[in-house]
Amino acid sequence: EEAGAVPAAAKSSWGPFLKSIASFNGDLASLTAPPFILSSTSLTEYSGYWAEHPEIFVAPAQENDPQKRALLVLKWFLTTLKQQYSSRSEKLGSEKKPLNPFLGELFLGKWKDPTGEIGETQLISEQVSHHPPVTAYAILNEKHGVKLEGYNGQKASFSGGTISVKQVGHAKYHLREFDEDYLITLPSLHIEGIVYGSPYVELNRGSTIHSSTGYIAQIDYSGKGWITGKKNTFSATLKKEGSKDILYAINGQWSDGFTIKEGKSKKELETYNAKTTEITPLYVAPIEEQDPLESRRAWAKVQESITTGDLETTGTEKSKIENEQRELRKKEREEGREWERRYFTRVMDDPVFTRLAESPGIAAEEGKTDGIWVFDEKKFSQVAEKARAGGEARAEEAANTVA
Ligand code: HCR
Repeated sequence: EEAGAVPAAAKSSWGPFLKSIASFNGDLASLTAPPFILSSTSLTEYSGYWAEHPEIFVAPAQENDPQKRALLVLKWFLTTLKQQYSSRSEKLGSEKKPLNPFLGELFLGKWKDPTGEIGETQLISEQVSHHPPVTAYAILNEKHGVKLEGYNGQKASFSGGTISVKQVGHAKYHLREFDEDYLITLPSLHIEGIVYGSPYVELNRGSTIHSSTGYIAQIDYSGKGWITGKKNTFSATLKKEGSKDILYAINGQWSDGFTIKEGKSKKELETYNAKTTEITPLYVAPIEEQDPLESRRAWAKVQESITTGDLETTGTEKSKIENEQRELRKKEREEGREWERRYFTRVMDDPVFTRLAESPGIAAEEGKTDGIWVFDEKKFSQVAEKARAGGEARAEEAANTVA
């Protein structure tokens, strides 16, 4: 078949690459892809996709009716899909292979709010496992008491020209004011267009959102939309647990827009336009102010060389990071300790998860990841405390110098 989207200079590398994926072991990170398909963004950055519309992220916190709140959580989830699954294809022309984060890599940032109504929303993303790759994240909005936490890894397989990716992990959305939790499962996906050299993501089957107030959202995805003929089609319903009545039905294309209707009356309540709803860019500190483990600081040279197409530097700089990591792991083994995750802890039992994951199919899958990664508030406040103390010491030092 003709690999139409492969640049002329890379044509000779595409065939061997296709052969290599045909026999790959399921770990996407181990794939060596030709340079033109490499992205300079690390997977740790992808956690930010959950809150690029901070106003929609915090909207449920301002709704007093539990049923409407559950609808707003579902709406928020649906509005994240475009960023999660099609933003790279839109920006870069195709899906690309992200940088494989090293253990302990951090991606930190915030969505600022000049209006004061939304408040600041903070992103903490950390690579908690390297083999297999697992990224954990927390997104916090203190003003509205909204917290999202979750983690994900992938299990992949190749057959018939497509890579099928099963996402392992889940997300939990918490509302402080109502002490309410939502358990969000992640859709499986497959990567189409590989043989042509222009991969893109399609979502498979379905995913769910279970709330502690007894609402269940079911979202069904259909790739090229076998009913409507349109790409990225989905159909979602919100029901009360144990009831067949559809409270709300949402239909549309997650990359374009959707319509929310009341279940019984079929009355149209809202239409959402994914194309015109603007995203709020994440603020990330300038590289010189970042921690050495922060993604853009650690990968700076690799990222620059990918952008300029300097393959040799990409190779040497990547190897530097990999060798450093190997040394660290060796030292840890010798000293009989494990790398200390800065913000997350692995637990065997998470009560919120256990309570909400009672529906068949969820808990069994999670078992395979060997525990569940949770955001560790204690670690988080210790880091914040240290930063404050450091800041104060620096200020004092500066004051002394002036004196
Ligand atoms: C599969 C994928 C890496 C994982 C990406 C995940 C699942 C990560 C978590 C985000 O919340 C959601 C998400 C979205 C991405 O669609 C998904 C990536 C798509 C492609 C990438 C592969 C590793 C790319 C391989 C490309 C090769 C074959 C050319």
